[in-house]
Amino acid sequence: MTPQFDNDSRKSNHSLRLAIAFAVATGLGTGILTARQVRAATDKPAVITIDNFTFGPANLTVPAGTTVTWTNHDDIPHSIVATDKAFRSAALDTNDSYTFTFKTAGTFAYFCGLHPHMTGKVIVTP
Ligand SMILES: [Cu+2]
Repeated sequence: MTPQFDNDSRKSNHSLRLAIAFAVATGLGTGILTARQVRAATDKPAVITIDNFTFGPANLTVPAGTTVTWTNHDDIPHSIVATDKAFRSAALDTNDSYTFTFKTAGTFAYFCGLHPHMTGKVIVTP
């Protein structure tokens, strides 16, 4: 007959192993998936491309909680500055990205801090 002590010990060891396996699996998954793959998996691409002095799309509509990624494909730096100062990127060199998570609904106008005539809007729905 197995003493109760051994049963308890085995059970908690098993739980611990599961917890470690889970942590390793989720950690690995996060590390392996690129941002592009994550967006594809959620089927809600929230990407704004900067090209030829233009934000594309200029108006992007997303549900609240969405993380929007701007990527500069121009060969000169650009930045993203919210008109209401809610967010502001550093100057993005070619192929650099900036992300911001829109937690609340509303219309968020922004412009390029280096070329203020470049403007765009993120419309966040509840
Ligand atoms: Cu610019």
